[in-house]
Amino acid sequence: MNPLSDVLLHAARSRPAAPFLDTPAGTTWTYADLDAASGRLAHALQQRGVRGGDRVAVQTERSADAIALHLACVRAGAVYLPLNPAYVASELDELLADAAPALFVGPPAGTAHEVPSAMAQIGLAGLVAEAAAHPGVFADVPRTDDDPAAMLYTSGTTGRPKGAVLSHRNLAFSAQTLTAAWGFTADDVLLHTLPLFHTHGLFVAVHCTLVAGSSLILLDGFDPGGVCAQLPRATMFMGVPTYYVRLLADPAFSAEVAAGVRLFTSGSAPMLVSTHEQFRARTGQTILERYGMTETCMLTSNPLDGPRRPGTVGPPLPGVGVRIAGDDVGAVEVRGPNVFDGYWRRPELRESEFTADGWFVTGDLGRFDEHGYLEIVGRSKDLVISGGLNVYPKEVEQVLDALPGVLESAVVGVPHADLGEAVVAAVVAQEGVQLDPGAVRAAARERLAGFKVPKQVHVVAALPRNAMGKVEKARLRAQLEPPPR
Ligand code: MLC
Ligand code: AMP
Repeated sequence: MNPLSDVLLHAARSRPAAPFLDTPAGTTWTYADLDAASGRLAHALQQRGVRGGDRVAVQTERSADAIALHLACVRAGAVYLPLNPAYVASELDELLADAAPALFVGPPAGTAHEVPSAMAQIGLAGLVAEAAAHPGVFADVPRTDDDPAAMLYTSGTTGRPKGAVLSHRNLAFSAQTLTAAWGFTADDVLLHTLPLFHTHGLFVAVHCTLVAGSSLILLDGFDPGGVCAQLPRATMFMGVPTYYVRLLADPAFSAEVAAGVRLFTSGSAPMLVSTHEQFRARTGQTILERYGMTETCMLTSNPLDGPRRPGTVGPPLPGVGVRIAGDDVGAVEVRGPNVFDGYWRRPELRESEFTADGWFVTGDLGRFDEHGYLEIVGRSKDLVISGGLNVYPKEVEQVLDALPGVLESAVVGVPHADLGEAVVAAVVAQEGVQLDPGAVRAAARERLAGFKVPKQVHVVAALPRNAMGKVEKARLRAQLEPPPR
């Protein structure tokens, strides 16, 4: 038994000739192709020494092979660790040092990261070439429900990355629950434009497709023109709110283009009620908003049938426990088969991030409305969500504080029409130093992936502090103008 593989490849084995994926560039895979490609890659991983429980770090381009490699890792009993290709070398080094993978697959074509020479490494194309020598049939390495299947890094409020370890149970349960909740069938066609290295694009979009035996149209990434061109072939679309804001800004996005889509979903960041309304006015359809986290997979969802309420993320999914600490608004705490068990090599965080009775503290603040739908009203964690990507201010502040001439800094998120929130920094110069905001941004860009770099840097005389000396971020946020779009 390999619980996640059994769930993800079940439909493939019952309908091997069914279409799995196509791309505008002409790649076409059936489910039999996926099964065989993942089997060959699983052999190749083993030949490279990967054993049950080993981490396999993967930083690749988007492709059918990348999805097959994810399945291959699961089938070989390894822990799949996808990494954002946008990471700069120092970010990548830190994560690889922490994860200690048995193999690094990457970097993607066109990037020139050096990985530590002691680390076993091969590009995806090289691994696929090695795999060609192996049979497509592979006997999955047995795993239990509790064994880790994947690990995703989140940065956290200390600025130090932490690997959320997801078990076979977490991912299998979540995929099956969502597939049922959203009524996925073998006839569905999902237009896929989300990154493949996050929960949303991989564990929601790809896993649901696999469980149902639906098919994917895999685009190179999100752009409104590409979406409008392909949407008439699709029945499902998933996005972060920024995708919908950008689609609505494109006059080509019309009710006709959207007419064949039975379900649009949104998550990873709050969607403004006005975006919901504009979408409904433009297409006649109502976006289904749901809520989840890397550590917990999906938690709540507006219903497929029944009222979808803008400004809420719906009731808890079946089998998922969601409670509010407090009488009305309070900390959102969760538990269930979808909730991870802890961070990689950080047992101390079990104490701080779980309650004494075992519920995970999400860091979100919420309340249940009179219909039992959850409203996310804020966050207790210091986190900015920009275009659906998490940026922890502490990590950016540490980089800014280390720059020559910077005395101190504070980073906040400010409302942004396109990204939802934009990362903005206030920096205080050391005495006698003239800081140039452009130069500060450029220096930060060398040390941080682009999405974390402040869209604006304000040089200020001092940071607002309370009587205890703590920087008052709410006051600072109010002082900093939203950047232009
Ligand atoms: C890219 N850039 C961003 C950015 N994305 N800046 C701020 N916020 C972002 N989200 C920067 C790049 O570094 C680059 O700067 C410049 O913008 C242009 O890059 P690009 O690649 O052309 O950007 P674009 O294609 O416009 O990307 C924007 C986006 C993308 C919104 C399409 O970020 C995206 O696909 N977001 C989705 C993220 C996602 O899947 N989240 C799910 C997490 S899972 P420079 O300096 O490099 O030139 C999760 C759990 C859950 O949260 O519940 O789902
Ligand atoms: P991540 O750590 O990238 O998985 O991000 C998880 C966080 O995204 C959650 O803790 C929430 O703060 C936020 N989030 C996800 N979906 C929603 C949503 N629909 N509405 C509001 N916030 C969301």
